[in-house]
Amino acid sequence: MTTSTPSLTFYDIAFRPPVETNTCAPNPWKSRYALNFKAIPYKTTWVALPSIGSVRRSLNVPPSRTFADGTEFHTLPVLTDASIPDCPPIGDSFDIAIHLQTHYPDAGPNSEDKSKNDLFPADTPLNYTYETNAQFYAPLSKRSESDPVLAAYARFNTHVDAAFSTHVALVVLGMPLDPATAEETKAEFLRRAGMDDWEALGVKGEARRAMIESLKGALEGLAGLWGGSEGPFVRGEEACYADFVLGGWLRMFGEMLPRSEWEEVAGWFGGVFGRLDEALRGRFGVVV
Ligand SMILES: N[C@@H](CCC(=O)N[C@@H](CS)C(=O)NCC(=O)O)C(=O)O
Repeated sequence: MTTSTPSLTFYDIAFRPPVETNTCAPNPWKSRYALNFKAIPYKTTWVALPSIGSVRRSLNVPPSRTFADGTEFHTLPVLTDASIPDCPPIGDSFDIAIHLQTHYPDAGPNSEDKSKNDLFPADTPLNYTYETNAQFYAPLSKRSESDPVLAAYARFNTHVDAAFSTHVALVVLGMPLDPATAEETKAEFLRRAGMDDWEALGVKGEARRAMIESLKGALEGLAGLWGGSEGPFVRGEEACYADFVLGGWLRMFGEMLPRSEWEEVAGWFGGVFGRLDEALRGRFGVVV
């Protein structure tokens, strides 16, 4: 048997060991689902949360975000692809999906009908909006703006990010931090929030119940889109990048919410979110 080293390297966040089981950051999951959909061999480099900046700088990838005070905010995922000549490292989940579709258009789960291997089918229903004044969700790269189909997916991605980010206080205390770097990570998250008590980042009691109901309201429009097909994906049997955008966040909430609350979310609106999460885990969820 011959083995060769994959020419794609995927940089993902290392949570508590075993990292393969506990990986749960939403933006990396969007990309991992897309990589697994394309079924292109890749390997993962696991990066501790406090090391993301130094790893990104070592790859010469500019920061994808800025903090409110204007300082650099370095993030994952990053993908390098040595099989494409002169391809610079790609440091944004949406750009990674565009890269995969551009350079591997025929790769994917459908060997007979390659048209079904498109991450960005033009007729996917993407009319979902969630408006917030919050500034803390991640802006996407601007590469998609000249193509109306990509622009529609990017817009969808931004609104889904906004909906979940607004409710992230529900999950912050459930983050499976690596004990080796947990104290450093907590200090950094508290610095960003301008707070000094880790427990106070979470939300409890009646305020928590209200936030869960608010999340349900925020996700109703998504349930409408996914409920419009036979499922489990937004287009029915064939997955596309919209499934991976929503699926990335479901992955995070599925891992970080207390079990009973996740079961509640998974059962909302006839179980659309639970069905999607389960299908993604089963079909595109392998961690290599
Ligand atoms: N627009 C970027 C945002 C990436 C992003 O926000 N990544 C988060 C994980 S989901 C991160 O790396 N956070 C590092 C940190 O909080 O220190 C993308 O889509 O790739």
